[in-house]
Amino acid sequence: MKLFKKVLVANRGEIAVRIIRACRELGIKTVAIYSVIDKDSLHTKLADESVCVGPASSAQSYNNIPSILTSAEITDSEAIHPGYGFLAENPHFAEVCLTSGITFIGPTPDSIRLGGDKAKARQIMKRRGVPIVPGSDGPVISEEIALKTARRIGFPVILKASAGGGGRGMRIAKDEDELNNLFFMAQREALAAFGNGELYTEKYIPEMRHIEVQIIADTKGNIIHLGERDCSIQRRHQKLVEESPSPIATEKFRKKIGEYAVKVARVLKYRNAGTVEFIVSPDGSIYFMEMNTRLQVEHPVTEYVSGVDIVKEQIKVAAGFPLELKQTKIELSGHSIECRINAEDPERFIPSPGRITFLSLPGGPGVRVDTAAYNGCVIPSYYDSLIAKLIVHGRDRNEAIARLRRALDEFIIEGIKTTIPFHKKVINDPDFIKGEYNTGLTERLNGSIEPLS
Ligand code: MV4
Repeated sequence: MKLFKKVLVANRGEIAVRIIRACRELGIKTVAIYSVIDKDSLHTKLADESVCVGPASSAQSYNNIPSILTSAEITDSEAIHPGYGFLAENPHFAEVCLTSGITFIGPTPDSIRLGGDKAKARQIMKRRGVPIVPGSDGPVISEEIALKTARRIGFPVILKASAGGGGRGMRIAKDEDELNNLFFMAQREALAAFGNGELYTEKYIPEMRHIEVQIIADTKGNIIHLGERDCSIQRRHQKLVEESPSPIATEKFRKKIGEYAVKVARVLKYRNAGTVEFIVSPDGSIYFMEMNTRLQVEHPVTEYVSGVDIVKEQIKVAAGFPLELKQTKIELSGHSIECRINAEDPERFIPSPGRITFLSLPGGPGVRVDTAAYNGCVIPSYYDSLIAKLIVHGRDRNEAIARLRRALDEFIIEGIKTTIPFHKKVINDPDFIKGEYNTGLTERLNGSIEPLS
């Protein structure tokens, strides 16, 4: 078996840079793709070769399948790494890579499809004995069925889009009247957002924690997990802060949630790096929520506590190598926290693109910054506003928080607004410091109740 000689990185920004770094360490040549306005972006400069795939708009560049496949062919790339977002969870793209003889560094098209069908995934997991939040058995095809389900499980209930994930199009109904009104609204929204109006319902769990487990699976059926991440600090369903371990996790909890995650991956015949998301209720009950079939933004906190380079492992299993890592040999140590730094106004989270006129990154012990930003670079308005991830590690949570506070103070970004001031508020919040937070923290800090969606 041989590793790829050349990989095309079908992404931009910090994750493209992260993937190029992993390839370099593995001795793999890289091809960057870029849109016209990304000619001077860091990923374009760092790769061994680069190909312009289209104009600024993502539809015509980073989501332009024919252009990307042609780029892979003319550069003799053996594999494509999709990163996250863009084409990472597009089963059609994974399929055409396969038929073009190019390895898609990710799961099979079928796994992606199943990961994208939240109602079906829930139904499958229920049958296989993985706990799910009480709710509908598969999709709710009509308002009557939604009402019947809600009467059975009790209000409040939450309506979610089968094709959703990330929370878009979710609606909470506290009684029958609300459910009547919200059903059609949610259906219409889901149809507009995902081209699929299918919904399912769950019992609404107030003050839940969003806890997810990183897994890696090879093509031989070996599956390991690398512990959990707590992602309960979100705003409009965008994660803002992630940490590992979760402040509420005991050894026993980790073993249990880890076993559930591995089981989910086994049931789906999953291969590649992936994440299984769970809802954890205030009483500590664990429920399967959904599976993300991609490398995630927050993977570095797991890398810090596990010492495993997830991107390198992902590339190796995609090339057909068996996992060398064994579950019993995985040792998780210390504590890691990530802050997502977005080019956004820190109060209202409105995008703030433009030129970075001065940039100085934090460093020192236990500090990692994943970014494609450099002094004088321009943050375009066309793409995601994530411009840097600040990740820290400490022997324990207190040391991690102290390092985070120091690193946030060292971080200088001039010319655009960023969410750094928001993060300074989070890490000085008494409940965050105690580890006693849930999905309500952001609303409290920014003084307003966010409408769902
Ligand atoms: C929920 C929930 C309460 N009960 N599911 C799922 C996707 C995520 N982005 C939001 N999700 C939620 N699912 C049940 N059954 C509450 C939320 C939720 C939430 C979750 C994590 C972080 C912030 C949140 C804000 C509002 C709602």
